[in-house]
Amino acid sequence: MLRMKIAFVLSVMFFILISATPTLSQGRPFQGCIITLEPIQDGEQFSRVQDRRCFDSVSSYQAALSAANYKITDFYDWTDYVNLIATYLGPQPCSAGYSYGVPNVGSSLNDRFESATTGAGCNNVTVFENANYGGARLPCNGLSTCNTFGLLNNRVTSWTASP
Ligand SMILES: [Ca+2]
Ligand SMILES: [Ca+2]
Repeated sequence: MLRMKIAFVLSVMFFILISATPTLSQGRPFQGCIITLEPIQDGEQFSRVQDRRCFDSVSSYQAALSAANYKITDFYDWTDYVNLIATYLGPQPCSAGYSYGVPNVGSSLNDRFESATTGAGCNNVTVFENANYGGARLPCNGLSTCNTFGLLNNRVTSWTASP
């Protein structure tokens, strides 16, 4: 009986581990973009984009991830962190003086995101239905992850990240 309980607990832990592991590409060819942002400047609402590059292989994408920048957030095409399609980098972690915001993810990424993981202290990610932080919003406050955007799945057009 004890052995069965242990086996059950182990299988649940394994499932949690598997379901929380980001998946770069599943069931379709990889296509992901790396976008490097500036923190939002005083008196402004949006980050400026320093660089934006898209890749159609995991190896070229991973080679392009710059160690000089922090990973602000990863967005996935599907829920539960499956099929990474966008990585946003920034020169500073989120902190009292530094937050990030994208007013429009662009036509190739628009209305596609369904989950996100965050990094660099950017624990408060909010996704918005429309451009310029408009329409319905979903905060992932206080969590380092957001495994589904619920009603905003496949509707996200802008987002913000702050500590
Ligand atoms: Ca999607
Ligand atoms: Ca939208």
